Amino acid sequence: MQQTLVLVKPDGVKKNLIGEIIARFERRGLKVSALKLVKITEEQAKYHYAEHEGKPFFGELVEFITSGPVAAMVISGENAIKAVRGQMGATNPLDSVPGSIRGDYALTIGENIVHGSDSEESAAREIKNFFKAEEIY
Ligand code: YYY
Ligand code: MG
Repeated sequence: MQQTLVLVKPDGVKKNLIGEIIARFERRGLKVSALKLVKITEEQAKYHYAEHEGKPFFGELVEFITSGPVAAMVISGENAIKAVRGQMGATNPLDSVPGSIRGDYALTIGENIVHGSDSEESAAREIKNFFKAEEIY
């Protein structure tokens, strides 16, 4: 059993894709263990994307993720981290296969609809940035 943090990013919320994205994970057999709509603070965004600090796209990334509400959720299940990453598609939507979330709904790397943790270590850190222990079922 693994837990992973998923964000439907501001572009995904604006495109009314929250339900579609949750449905894909649920159909796969993954569970929603926590869920909220939240406008991320700059501090929270910088912590979330700490591994990318100093990269040329960091400023735009923080600006984008704080530009509107995101749907934050903890998704749980067997190998949930890899399963979610697979369903998300590649970071650059142009490399994402059709049938993946990014392959179906995104065209540019800067607005690629969805975030999912990339390791158990990241998942633990990222989940704590959004949810208290008692908010996770
Ligand atoms: O985990 P994932 O979202 O697939 O990619 P990361 O390499 O962690 O990058 C985080 C985020 O940064 C990515 O979803 C879009 C943005 N980004 C970018 O705008 N330009 C890049 N060259 C690389 C990443
Ligand atoms: Mg990442």
